[in-house]
Amino acid sequence: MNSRPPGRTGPPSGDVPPTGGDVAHREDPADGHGTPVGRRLVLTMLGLGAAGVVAAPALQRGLEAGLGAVADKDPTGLTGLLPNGGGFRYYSVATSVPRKSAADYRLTVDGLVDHPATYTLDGLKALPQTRMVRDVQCVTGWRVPETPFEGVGLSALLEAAGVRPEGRAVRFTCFDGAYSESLTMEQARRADVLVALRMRDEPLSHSHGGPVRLYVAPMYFYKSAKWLSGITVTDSVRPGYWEELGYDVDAWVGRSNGRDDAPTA
Ligand SMILES: Nc1nc2c(c(=O)[nH]1)N[C@H]1C(S)=C(S)[C@@H](COP(=O)(O)O)O[C@H]1N2
Ligand SMILES: [Mo]
Repeated sequence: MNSRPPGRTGPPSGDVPPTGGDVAHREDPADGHGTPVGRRLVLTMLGLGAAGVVAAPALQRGLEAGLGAVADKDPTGLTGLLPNGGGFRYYSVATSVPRKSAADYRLTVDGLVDHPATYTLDGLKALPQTRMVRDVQCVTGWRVPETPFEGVGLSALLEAAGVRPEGRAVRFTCFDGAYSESLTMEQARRADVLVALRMRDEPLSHSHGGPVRLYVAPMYFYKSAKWLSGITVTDSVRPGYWEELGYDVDAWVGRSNGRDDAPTA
């Protein structure tokens, strides 16, 4: 399913069609425009190719109805251009992601809080919901206009948990067992940061991180951790998966990662 062999770090070659070269189901900093040189060096030194970075599981396990059948036969990722794809690319750094139903999904809130909590999907649905419509911007260049997201304000969950004075950051973990993200407490309390249950006015699909993902409207889409399972209040920022590999921790769209995209919020 990889469009190139593991271990390669150079730009895509002929195995990726020109029109789809940036549509492949991967997050590859070497392909990003304006990618800081430092990040390329880090990735090269780590010997990272497409190996751990390709979203093969999204393809293997099927995308949404209608898209899945085609996507299974399209390792180039050109399905990202189909109407059903809505311009989105599907990413996962994990090779396999379990599916969680409403019955077995859980979100834990813990760390430096007075009232640790575990939410079910129904529990989250019962809380006040916020709907926002903003552009989505990936750090590799693609942008999807005016995408509705809906869910519980992260600030409300933090409020309910009772953040202790020493809690200055939030770490997010995922039931894919691999991805993580982070925000400062100030960022996490913004009104445009959601624990999202819906995207494009539908329940979040598995490939988009369902049943629950983080949505950080003003930042590059890598901050919006899919398959969210843990919210842990920490004393300082713990860089997330991509941030350990060189992405900016403060990922404001247009003001980070050496990019000048129009802001999304
Ligand atoms: N758990 C998890 N969350 C993730 C990622 C991932 O690989 N795993 N990729 C990030 C990146 S780089 C992007 S661009 C978006 C892609 O979201 P989408 O698959 O819904 O388009 O998810 C972000 N959240
Ligand atoms: Mo991304």
